[in-house]
Amino acid sequence: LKQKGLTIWFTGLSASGKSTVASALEQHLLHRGINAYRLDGDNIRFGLNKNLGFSPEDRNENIRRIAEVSKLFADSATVAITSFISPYRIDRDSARNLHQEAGIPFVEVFADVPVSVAEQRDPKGLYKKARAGEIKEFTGISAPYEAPEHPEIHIRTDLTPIAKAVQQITTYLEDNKLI
Ligand code: GGZ
Repeated sequence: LKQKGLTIWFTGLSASGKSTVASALEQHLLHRGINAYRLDGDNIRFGLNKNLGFSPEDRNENIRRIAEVSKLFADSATVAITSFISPYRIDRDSARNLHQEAGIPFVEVFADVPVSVAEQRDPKGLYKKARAGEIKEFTGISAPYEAPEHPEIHIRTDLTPIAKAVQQITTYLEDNKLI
């Protein structure tokens, strides 16, 4: 088998555009004949992790399980692409260490937008609800987001067209012989 697996770990606020870029990246890789699979809220938080909420403990467990699953996908020679807020640095670092110990590459992608931009987008009205106190512990409003200090890839998603963002990631992967 020619293909090697790895995990591409997106992190960023709700409405940061991480899932949009992650989807476009998945499509791009599939078109190139590279097996890729995306893990996101739709296939994880409604299934494997449906017993978890948004307390710091539950987010920690959410990210721990996602890291384990993405490691298994990557170990099966797939490009695992995860798209979760993953707001705590310690949880992202644990995910990275889990991969490192297994010798599986881990690429952290920071989908960076100011909270003000994410709040203006507010595609699901969640920021509005958070401001009104109807959603507690909402990331960026009433719960922390710890920005990565040394992500492999840093994208200002509000200033970068989607195709450019995909290109930035694939160039990194090619330069590092990961694809
Ligand atoms: C943050 C929340 C919350 C709270 C519900 N805080 O824009 P969305 O809707 O589709 O993405 C958000 C998603 C975050 O789930 P994650 O599994 O990515 O979070 S974490 O990595 O922190 O475990 C948002 C919705 O769930 N959502 N309540 N309180 N986002």
